[in-house]
Amino acid sequence: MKYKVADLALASQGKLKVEWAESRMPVLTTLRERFAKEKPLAGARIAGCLHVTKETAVLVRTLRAAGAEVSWSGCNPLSTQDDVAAALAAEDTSIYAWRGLSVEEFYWCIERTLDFKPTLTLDDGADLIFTVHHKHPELAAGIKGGTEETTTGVHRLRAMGEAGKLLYPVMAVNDSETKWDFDNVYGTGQSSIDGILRSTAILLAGKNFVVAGYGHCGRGAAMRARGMGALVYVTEVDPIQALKARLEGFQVLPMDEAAKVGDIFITATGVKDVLIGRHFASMKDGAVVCNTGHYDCEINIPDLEKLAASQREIRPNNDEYRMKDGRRIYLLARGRLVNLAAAEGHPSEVMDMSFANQVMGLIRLHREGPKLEKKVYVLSKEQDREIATLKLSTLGLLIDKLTPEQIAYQSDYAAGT
Ligand code: RBV
Repeated sequence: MKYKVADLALASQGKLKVEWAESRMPVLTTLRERFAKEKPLAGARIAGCLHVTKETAVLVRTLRAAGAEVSWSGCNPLSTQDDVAAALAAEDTSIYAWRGLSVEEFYWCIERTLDFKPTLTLDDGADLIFTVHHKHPELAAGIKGGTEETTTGVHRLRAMGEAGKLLYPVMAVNDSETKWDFDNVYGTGQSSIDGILRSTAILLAGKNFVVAGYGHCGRGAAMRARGMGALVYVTEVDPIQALKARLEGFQVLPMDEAAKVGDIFITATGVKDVLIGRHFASMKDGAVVCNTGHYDCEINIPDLEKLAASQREIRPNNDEYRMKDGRRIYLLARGRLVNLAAAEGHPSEVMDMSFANQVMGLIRLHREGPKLEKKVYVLSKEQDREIATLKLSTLGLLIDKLTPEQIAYQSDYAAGT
């Protein structure tokens, strides 16, 4: 069998979801029309490991239309949308994904996508490419390259590349401007608030909202929480990021202080142990904690469990921990990406550009992979501009053009006051 999903009967519901996403993803569908004729991925076998969402389904359809054979798994145990997985299986895509995977099942799914000996890998968080490197290095000789969707994955793959441990070249899709300046900021901002609201339904206005980490994702969450009337506090380890947050008008303070005042906490750092025992010990009754970073280690859940006298699920994706002193702390989505586990992930409009970068990155690797060095590459500036230009045109927006005189002026080192 080419697939394992929760329930194939959900396919018709999933198809509608995908159709809705598709209607909001004009860049990807424009590329699909072009590539359905040109077939730039003919002969490619792509193993993908990325959240199974309605947007991802549009990406999968695009890769297949461009001539690739595809086999897919999710990249997080709680983010698969079962109806979308069913819809993909029903259109004869090889897919192994369902919501609520155990860790063993998670890796079992990844292993199945390697059965057809891929020529390209696509990651979000690097679990697939790590599986190739650590468990199936023999497959690497047949793999021309891989792409990586997210910041955490890119950091790790860069470290691997610098240590000379990469077995094939990688494209850091995350680092395209049309990815991280949109997906990471506006996508994470909106979808994280969406996840918090779906799992709590609380009022944000007037709440103390603590954002740990002021990178692209933290900035998005801080901006949107402020827009809903929350008072936003930022914790940082980087002095430049901390200054940016302060001059944006947010309060900056260490987590030991923030822990005492926060009503809602969101971690967006990419490192572990951001919220630990001593923070839980000083939080207010009713504090809500969640994470929007890639892995579930930013909030130290074993520490929370140690302090708790009892635990129960009070709403979907919302677990109440009652402390021995009677205080209650609410953990959303078990500390996994709140935007994907408790909501639907980023809106289609931003994934449109992220996934256009994925497609272009894979085409480049399919063509040139064997000639590239075994290190992490970024997509070209021209590629980025092409995607932005396409997006603008689908939005019906026009921009100005520099005149030849203006271009000459920009580089005229004799000009002055
Ligand atoms: N992400 N995908 C979705 N709707 O398919 N939403 C978020 C979606 C990706 C996003 O690009 C980010 O880099 C990554 O998930 C974090 O795992």
